[in-house]
Amino acid sequence: MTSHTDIRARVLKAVRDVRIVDMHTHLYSKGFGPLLLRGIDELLTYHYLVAETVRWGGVRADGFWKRSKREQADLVWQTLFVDHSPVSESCRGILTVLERFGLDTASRDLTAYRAFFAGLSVEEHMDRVFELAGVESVVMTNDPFDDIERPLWKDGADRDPRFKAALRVDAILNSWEKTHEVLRCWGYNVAEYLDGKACAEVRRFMGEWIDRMGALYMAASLPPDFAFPEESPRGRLIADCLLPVAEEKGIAVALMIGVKRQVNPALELAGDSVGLSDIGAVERLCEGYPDNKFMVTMLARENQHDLCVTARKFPNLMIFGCWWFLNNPSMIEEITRMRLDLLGLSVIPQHSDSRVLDQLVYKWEHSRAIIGEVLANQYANLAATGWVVTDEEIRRDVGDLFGGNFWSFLKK
Ligand code: HDL
Ligand code: ZN
Repeated sequence: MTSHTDIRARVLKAVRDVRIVDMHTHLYSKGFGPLLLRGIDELLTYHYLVAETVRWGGVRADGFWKRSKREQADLVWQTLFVDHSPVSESCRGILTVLERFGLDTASRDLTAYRAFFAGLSVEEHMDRVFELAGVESVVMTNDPFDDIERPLWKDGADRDPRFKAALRVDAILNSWEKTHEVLRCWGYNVAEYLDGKACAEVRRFMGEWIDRMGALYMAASLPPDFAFPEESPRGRLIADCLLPVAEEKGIAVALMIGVKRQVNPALELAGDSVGLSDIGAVERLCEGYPDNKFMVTMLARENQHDLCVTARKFPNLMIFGCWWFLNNPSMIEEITRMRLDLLGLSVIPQHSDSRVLDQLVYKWEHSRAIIGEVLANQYANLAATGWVVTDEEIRRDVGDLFGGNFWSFLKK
């Protein structure tokens, strides 16, 4: 009988060794210039840490933003690492990055850390992060409505093969009352009223950008009150533009549901929160559009079980990631175990959502550790029945979870 310890060691090794496809990030390759964030000051001013710093009251949000990036980083470091122990996931993540780069976290020498990162060229930095993180490729979040990013595509941004593209369409689905004017300025014959001609023009816009980017999927975040079908611009744009174009192009649609934007605008990017969503919208999308491929993640912990059950009902639904406020040890463990119990291995357990290059190192180190333990426990339970699983089968299954299922689902 294979011992629990033996199985656990074999599974943890496979999870440690697998090279990962990170299917949702906010990272950019070198060709995107200022959009590529890297190094200790960007790590310290990640919006998760801004929220945690402002909580201590040493500075108000408006005062925080008035400071330079370096001064912001100094304040975060002092507040969350010196005045208080850095036990939150976002803080611990920075220490994991420093340690994996071989730096001495016991020194608490921020000046030395800054000197280290300043000495890394973009190319060397990127290569070392991908190696340390064990990441094979990442999918970016590409927004044609971003005034910095858009011209870079028009000029043919250099393409690092490790960076795949995804077309982000929040501006169309969630802000049509403004976005239709932008599209009109760009030469698309649209008006706020979505008649057949306007929808055709939106489809043309989506198709052109999918082709320009080589987008693997189209993505949108959606509020907790997202409903479908719905007599609204968003309902019409999804039914008559997003889904037909995705089907025609043979690409998936990624829906990230449950974000309540700007509950505290003073926190800016850190000001978004979470709300309970209606899984019925997901059911009706999957049932009504069997030829579309839906990748869905939801932000509320309370939506995780009904999302798992819904995935059991629809083969055109692939659930993914422990998103944002769920991307921490306690939630990853709970959600991953629920998913493996209910869905077996037909899930994408995690994405990193990294915004800063170095975050790949900690987000994946932390997730591998937890997902590995949950997975090991599942195999140990199999072994207890006398089931024998080979190392090759473990590697196959782990490969599916950390990239294989993503590619297979896109090719369905
Ligand atoms: O909408 C999204 O893609 C979210 O991931 C937001 O970008 C959010 O700010 C974030 O970075 N979460 O991790
Ligand atoms: Zn994201």
